[in-house]
Amino acid sequence: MSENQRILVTRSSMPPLQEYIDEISSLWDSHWLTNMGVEHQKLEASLKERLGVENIALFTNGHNALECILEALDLPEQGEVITTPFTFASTTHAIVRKNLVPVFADVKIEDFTLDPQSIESLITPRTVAIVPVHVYGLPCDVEAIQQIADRYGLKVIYDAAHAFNVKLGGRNIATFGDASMFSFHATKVFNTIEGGAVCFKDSSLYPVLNHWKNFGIVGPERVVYSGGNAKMNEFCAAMGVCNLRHLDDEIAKRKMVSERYWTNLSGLPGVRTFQPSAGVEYNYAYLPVTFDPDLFGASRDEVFEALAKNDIGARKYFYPLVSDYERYRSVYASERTPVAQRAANTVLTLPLYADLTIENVDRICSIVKSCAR
Ligand code: T4K
Repeated sequence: MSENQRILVTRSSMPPLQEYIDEISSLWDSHWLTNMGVEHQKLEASLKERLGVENIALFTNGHNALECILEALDLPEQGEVITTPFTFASTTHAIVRKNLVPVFADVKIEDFTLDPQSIESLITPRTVAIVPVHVYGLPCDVEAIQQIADRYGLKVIYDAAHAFNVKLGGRNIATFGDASMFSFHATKVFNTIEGGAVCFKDSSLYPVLNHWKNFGIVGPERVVYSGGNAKMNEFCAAMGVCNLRHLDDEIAKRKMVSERYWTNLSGLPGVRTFQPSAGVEYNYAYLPVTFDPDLFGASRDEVFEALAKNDIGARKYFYPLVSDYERYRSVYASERTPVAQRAANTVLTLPLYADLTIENVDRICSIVKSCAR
């Protein structure tokens, strides 16, 4: 099979080339390529409007956005942060790199987001924050999490890397907690090539975040924070400006693809798909499926191999659990989060992108079905 016929887990959406060229052409006049230029300002303003938020700051990527908000919130060093091990490396690494201590709580069986009961049982006098993940774009139990945070005086910083444009009860997901980080990586529903953002409640954090992402520079002769460089450049911002115009179409196409998968795979013993619950306006970010080998007759790994043999690149997002990484496994026992452990061992994310054809979805599903014994 040629490279073009290979189906990978996702494929970046791009605007028409001419639209992008038109968007960046003024940069050849201005020669202003980065450091919060015109496109950066334009994207920030458009996102504020789109998400209905008062405060947003753009970054080079979601990871740096998360690090900067953790920094800007001024959490006490070595404070404990309750989070999920069922996530991408970035969530935990950001916590550790900011001199905080991750404490892994278990996830809910229904949607693999943090289990509020598990969070509460891990709170100590050293706990300073909760970092839940809206994994696959499926919203966490935001109400229960906020109640816990209020009871114990904790900050809530959502890793909403997957959840751009998701709404819960008509309210944008970006408006929950103290802050939410979004990833605009090439693999996301909305991309700026590389990029990310943080939305936050406290508007006084806006200048602080801007300083943290620009070497801590506050004025021409004043440097106040030991910040890094995490500024979104003009070419990435322009990509975002263009892609935002096509977002509704992107999500509508992803919805069609996802629904085809859900129909094809429904009723198969031992196979579970994840559909958003009532009240959720979903973004169709990922297509997770779990396989119970006892009921389905084949393991997740066997399905993964069968697809790979047919040049279909499903991915095991998120296996292994972060707590099983070499970096962390001597410190955390994954047995303490059995639901997350089972999730990591049984889940496969199937290919999903706007232009994936229905014929290919059907082909992928028939390979999956052929694995059943
Ligand atoms: N928190 C969570 C929960 C996250 O999932 C992530 C990122 C972050 C935080 C951090 O956000 P960022 O700092 O990345 O903004 C990918 C992405 O790189 C990463 O953004 C994402 N999560 C993670 C779940 O997936 P890989 O290593 O699996 O990507 P890669 O290169 O294997 O690409 C996957 C597929 O995407 C390819 O098979 C084809 C397609 N693709 C990839 C690229 C790079 C494209 O179509 N175009 C492209 O340019 O990590």
